[in-house]
Amino acid sequence: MNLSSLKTPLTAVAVAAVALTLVACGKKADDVQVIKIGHVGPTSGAIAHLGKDNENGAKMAIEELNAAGIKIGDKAVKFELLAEDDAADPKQGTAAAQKLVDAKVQGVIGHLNSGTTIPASQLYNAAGIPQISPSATNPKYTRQGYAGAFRVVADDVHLGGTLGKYAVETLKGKNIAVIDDRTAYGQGVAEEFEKAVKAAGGNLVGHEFTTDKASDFNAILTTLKGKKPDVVFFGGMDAVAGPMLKQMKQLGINAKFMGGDGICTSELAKLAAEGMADENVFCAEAGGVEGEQKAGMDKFRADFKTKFNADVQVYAPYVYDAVKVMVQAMVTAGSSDPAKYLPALKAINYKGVTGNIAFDEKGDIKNGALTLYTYKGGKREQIAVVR
Ligand code: ABU
Repeated sequence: MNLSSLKTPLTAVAVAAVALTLVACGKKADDVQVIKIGHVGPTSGAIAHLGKDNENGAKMAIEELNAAGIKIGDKAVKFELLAEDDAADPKQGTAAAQKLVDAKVQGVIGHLNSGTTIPASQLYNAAGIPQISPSATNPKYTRQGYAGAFRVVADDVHLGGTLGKYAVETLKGKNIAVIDDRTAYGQGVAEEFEKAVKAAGGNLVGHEFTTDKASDFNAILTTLKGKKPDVVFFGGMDAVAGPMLKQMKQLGINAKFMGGDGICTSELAKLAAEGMADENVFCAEAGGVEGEQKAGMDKFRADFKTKFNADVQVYAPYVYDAVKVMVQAMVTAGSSDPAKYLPALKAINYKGVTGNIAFDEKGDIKNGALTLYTYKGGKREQIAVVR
């Protein structure tokens, strides 16, 4: 059975039509094997809106899978989502990971942040639990030699590299400034951005630092203002970028503002409010679809909005696909035992709403895409999908 065919919305009738090996109806409760899948993201704190977006992507996938009455081997199964909050904090991230290890989950989707995903991955690896991050982009995550670490998005080398080249060659930045929040993600993507700016012959005029908790940027912005930047790149998340944009406007800094996937959210326009001018902010999501695949993504976004009364922020569709990919591997292997389904996960070739998912030898997505966006009228507007 190929789970790619199970698209939202799933009615019981549609499921029955496609799922020939399914149908758990009539089974006694004790005939049904419960498979625990963990999800971790920051559902509290400054980027709770992103953590909830991810968690909702997981819920949507699990509900569909349960409605389909999947069988693994010859057993009817029910998926149980164990959702944990790590508040984007590395210590809480490892505590959440330990909780899932102790609960003997058969797989984990998460975490959202690189700064939590990387330390948590050590625990999952030691416990032999496969992990798919839907959004952590720091390259280190899949370069630790862990057999069970996967990600379904492009990494910061790709993100920072593409944005750095874009700043010089397309935005024609002459004086490019950088700020990063010193997290595993913010620092890493800013370094990759700088490398690409230099490689494209661009001029870097300054690099300032903040944190992922800061809300007052007057000192660093005043320092950068003196260097007359025409492009400011920020390595960090939307909760910090929004107030930073407001303060740039108050200080009269008219530079274009760029960032990676951490700022590339639906929420950024609200957080920046009057600090965001049309076509002045540029960012990239670490994935993307084009051509005939767009219809599936558009339908996912519409179904998500109907179900949760909220727009997709960034990574809910990637979480949704990550859950389906993990379960597809279990179905293919005929087992939810991590050691037994891991080879099938490594060899997966899955057509999801975010595009085709297959992994390279490190666990990174093969042929990962990026989508460049700007904002117009308070809404993200796609510029291009690049590979
Ligand atoms: N990739 C941006 C947000 C998550 C992270 O890598 O920290």
